Amino acid sequence: MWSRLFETDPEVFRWIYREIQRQHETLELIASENFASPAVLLAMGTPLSNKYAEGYPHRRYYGGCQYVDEVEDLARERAKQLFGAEHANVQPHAGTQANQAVYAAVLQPGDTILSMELSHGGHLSHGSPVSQVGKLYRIVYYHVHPETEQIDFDEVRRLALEHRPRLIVTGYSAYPRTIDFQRFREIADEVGAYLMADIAHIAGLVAAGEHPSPVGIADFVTTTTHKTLRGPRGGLILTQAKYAKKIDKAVFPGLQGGPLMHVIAAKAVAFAEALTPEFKAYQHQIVLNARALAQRLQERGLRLVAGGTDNHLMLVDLRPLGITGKVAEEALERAGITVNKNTIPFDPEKPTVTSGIRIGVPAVTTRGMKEPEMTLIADLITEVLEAPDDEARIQRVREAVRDLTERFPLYPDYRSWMEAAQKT
Ligand code: DSN
Repeated sequence: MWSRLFETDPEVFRWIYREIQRQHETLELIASENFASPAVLLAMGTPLSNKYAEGYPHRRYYGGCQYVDEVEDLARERAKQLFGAEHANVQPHAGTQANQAVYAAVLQPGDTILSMELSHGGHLSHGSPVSQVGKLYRIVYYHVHPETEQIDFDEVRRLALEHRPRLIVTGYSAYPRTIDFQRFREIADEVGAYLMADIAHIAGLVAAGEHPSPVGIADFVTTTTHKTLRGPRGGLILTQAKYAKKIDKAVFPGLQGGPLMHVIAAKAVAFAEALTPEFKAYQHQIVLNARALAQRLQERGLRLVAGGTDNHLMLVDLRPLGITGKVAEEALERAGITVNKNTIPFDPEKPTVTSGIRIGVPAVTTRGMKEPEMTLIADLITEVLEAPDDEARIQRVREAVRDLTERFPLYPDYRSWMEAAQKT
């Protein structure tokens, strides 16, 4: 597909091919990553990238937008159909911009946001002091309960009554259990707050009915399009018709200039894919795979935060093994298994070290792996974590990973791409 690019810039494309090779030969278990389809990738590599289209379909600030208008209309309509939403804005460049647009639409600087603390599963854009969000707004954090390690709704309600936030944020980056959006709605209504659900991680599960949907419950639903949803890297906002104008103005001209029309085309392609029965089956398999992986890790003696998983990810507490997330991430990477170190609730370590790792199955499920492979992967992970300094063992696991990835090719054309790359 990309072999002609070698002729124009072999230096850059050498590294692109190395990255494709890395993705093919390793087990991708970063919970927020996935492999977009060739159709999604192709749409991103089109001359739509050339077009300026500030504004919205049929109301642009540039001429020549008649065809990109159609593309954006398709993306918006498909997103609305997929999630059952009244309005969709497909222009946010990423999830953080989608969240910032919601804040800009309904908050004034200094207003209070009630959100989950980052180290308990939240996201930087939910109010971390190192993000602009934390600098612009007053942030109050809720947490998971120390015993159940699940959302502490008593604390959420107590903090909401005490601080009277203008906006409550739900939806997380590292939370393995089902979210009760209705419970959040009740608390938001009690204090007159807006409710925003950031479903970046679980959007594919929500679209396929594998996780309850916040659409129609939360005032604003934000997501990225590249995680479980398996589209191009980007953002999306869903809302009711009554907030459509406010949200659209907050995205453009409030936060962004020209939309990335090639990415919006790829979003449209991905939304159509997500409307198929195959995608629904894929999301169901994600849940089965996560459950199988979690069960085997627990059988092998590992402790999972919140006792397991209901979705696509799990958090391993490494403290009983006496190693940190940093050590675990590095050892697993040497074995060809990619995860990320992650804080666990009440983590005594710094975010650059951590006491946990986050493991997600969307990407390996895209490759076609099922429960038997999950059991094998859990065994391989455990072997590395039990002896992260044993290089001979790590190399044995590396070989097993290579065998497994060879059996589940990442892209059908992978071999011919690699042959083309060898010629450079
Ligand atoms: N929150 C990051 C993740 O889940 O990996 C992405 O922003």
